Amino acid sequence: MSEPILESTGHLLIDDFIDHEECRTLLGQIRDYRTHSDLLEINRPMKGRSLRYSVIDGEEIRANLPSIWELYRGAAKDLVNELTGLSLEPLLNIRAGVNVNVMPPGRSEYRWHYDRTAITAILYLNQVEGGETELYPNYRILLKGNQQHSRLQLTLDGVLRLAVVRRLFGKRKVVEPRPGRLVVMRANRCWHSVREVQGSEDRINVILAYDAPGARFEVEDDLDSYLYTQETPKSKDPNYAP
Ligand SMILES: O=C(O)CCC(=O)C(=O)O
Ligand SMILES: [Fe+2]
Repeated sequence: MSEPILESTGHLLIDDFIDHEECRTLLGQIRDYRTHSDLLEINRPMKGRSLRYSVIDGEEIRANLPSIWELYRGAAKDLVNELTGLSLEPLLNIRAGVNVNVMPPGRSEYRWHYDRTAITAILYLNQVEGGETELYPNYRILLKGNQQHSRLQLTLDGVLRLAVVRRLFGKRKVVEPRPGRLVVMRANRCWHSVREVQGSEDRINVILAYDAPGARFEVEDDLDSYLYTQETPKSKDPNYAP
C-alpha cells in the first residue's frame, strides 16, 4: 500500500483518471438521461458566491446511469483507498454519495462550503470556460467526534471564513475543469467552491463521496433537502446542525 500522502497535502490532482473517450461515453449517457428526465435545479442565494446548479442525485444514478454507479463503487473507491491508506466505503446515503453536477453557463456557481464526508473525489467530464474549483486543502480546524457540531466548531469555522484569515493562513488552489481530471480531497477539512461558469457549454462533473463504513452525519436531513430538493431550508447554512 502506498503512503497516505493525502493526509499531509489534503488534496491530490490526477489527470487522465479516465480517458477522453470514456468521458465522451459518460457525457453521452448523461445526455440520453436528460432527454427523458428533467434535471433538478437548485438555487440558494448567498452573500458572496451562491449555490446555483442542477444535479442528478445518487438514487437516479443507481437507477439510470450504471457506468457512473460502477465507477463510484469500483475504480474510484479503490483509488481513494490506495491514496488514503484507509478502507473507506460509498455512503449509506445513496442520494448524497454520488452526484452528477450540471452547471449551465451564465449564472451557475457553487457556494463556499465543506462537504460532510471524509473524502470526496471530483471527476470532470469536460472543459469549459470558467467554472474552476477553488480549494483551501486541510484548512479547517476540525474538532473530534461529537464536537463537530458544537458551538466551538461553529466559532472556529466562522473565524476561518474571514477573508483576512484566509489570506494569512490559507493556501488557495485553483483547478480548471479538464476531461478525465480527478481531484481527491479531504472534503470535510477542505473549504471549496466553484467559480461562475462562462462560455457556451454546460460544465458537467461527477462527485464521488466516501467515508468510514456505516458513517452517519448529524446534518444529513437538512443538508439533503438543501442540496437535492427545492424546499425552503430550515436553516440558513445546513452544513451545520442548528
Ligand atoms: O463541482 C465542483 O467542482 C465541486 C462541487 C462540490 O463541491 C460539491 O458538489 O460538493
Ligand atoms: Fe463540495
